Amino acid sequence: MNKQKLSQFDPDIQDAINKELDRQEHGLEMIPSENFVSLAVLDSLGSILTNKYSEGYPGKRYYGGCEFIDIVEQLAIDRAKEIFGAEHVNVQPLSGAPANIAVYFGLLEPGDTILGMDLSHGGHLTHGHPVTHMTKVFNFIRYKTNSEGKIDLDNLRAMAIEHKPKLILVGYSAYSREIEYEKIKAIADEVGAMTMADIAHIAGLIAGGEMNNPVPIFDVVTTTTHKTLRGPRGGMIMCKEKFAKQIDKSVFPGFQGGPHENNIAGKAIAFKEALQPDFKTYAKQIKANAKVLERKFNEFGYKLCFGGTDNHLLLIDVTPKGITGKIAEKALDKAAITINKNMIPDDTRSPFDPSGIRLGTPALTTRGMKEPEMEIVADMIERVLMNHEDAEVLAQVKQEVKELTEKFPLYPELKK
Ligand code: DSN
Repeated sequence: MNKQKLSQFDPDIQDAINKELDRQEHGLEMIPSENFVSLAVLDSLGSILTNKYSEGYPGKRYYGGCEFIDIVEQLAIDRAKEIFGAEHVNVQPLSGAPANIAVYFGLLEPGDTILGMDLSHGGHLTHGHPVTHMTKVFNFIRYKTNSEGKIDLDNLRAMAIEHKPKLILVGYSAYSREIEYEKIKAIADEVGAMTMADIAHIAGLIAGGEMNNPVPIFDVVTTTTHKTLRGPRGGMIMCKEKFAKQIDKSVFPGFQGGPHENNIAGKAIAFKEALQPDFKTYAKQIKANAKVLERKFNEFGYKLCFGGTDNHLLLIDVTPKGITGKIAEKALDKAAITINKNMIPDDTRSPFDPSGIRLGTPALTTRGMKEPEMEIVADMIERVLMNHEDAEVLAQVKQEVKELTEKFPLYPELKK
């Protein structure tokens, strides 16, 4: 076995890690799906749990030597149940896309119809975008938001009656409003459909009591664990007990092999963190910070998709200001402010140069930034966007970003 430290054995990788640490420390991370994990979560990811195979589930494994792995996985399951009020939890999905695919195969037959939201209206690739393999297997019908940016429940009901889906899917990647789960469940019941919510983006807000929780209402709920929930990269499925066997069999052996138990340990730790009282404060602050950005971008004259935000993110049409999503993303990158270009509802531009940008507050809130900092950050973004061709302005904002981030150190313990 190689006994050298990473920095000795592979300086190229160490150097890239160091540079990425510096980028995270000295930049404003505003991609709404990103966050910063605790040192405890980082420790688990680098632990010897990565060495172990453990196909199966706690108490029912296909490999020997799983007695301690079982403790880890059971803790993750029990804590997730406690946070969300779930009847059954599977913590093995490797990420959000595999979790969603495992649900489709667990609950449906090839050719069955799934009613999910269109990507440009805030949905996710795995909810039926034609570029994904799943559309070769299942019949995805996609609903949209209405002209006010709301989910039109009358239209959803009409589509459900017309297409008779087996599964109605809600939960989104760029949608900034609350979701009325009871009403959607009533529509599903009317047409005999099962219900699935993908809460990847908002799981932390739900855990902190800041958004509606679909888990007690819907049949199946999927999530990633690394966004607002602030855990390691990974996925999770929660469901009613009556679907437990189907879901577990679909994840393993249907779709995946050995679970990544170091990662599952990280999930368990993040769930313990989410159960602490200060996580509620965190979730509240994420929303308060997003509200400041909403006000500022309204004042600046941008068009906020869906009319604003109830959660952690904003989808902003930047074209009224004479720029595109790609121009905005590139200019902000130069000023060390990381956002992503994004399609807006019924975008006439391409996904590579769409009309919008998507940004959010979970990562900055983890650093301790609050309303006053959001004012400063919004002003910096506006200066960059309005001067996107001016290298001097971009360099000046980058310097200001560095000064601001140094007041909110991220991982001082990791500095060499
Ligand atoms: N990539 C994630 C996001 O940024 O929202 C969704 O999978």
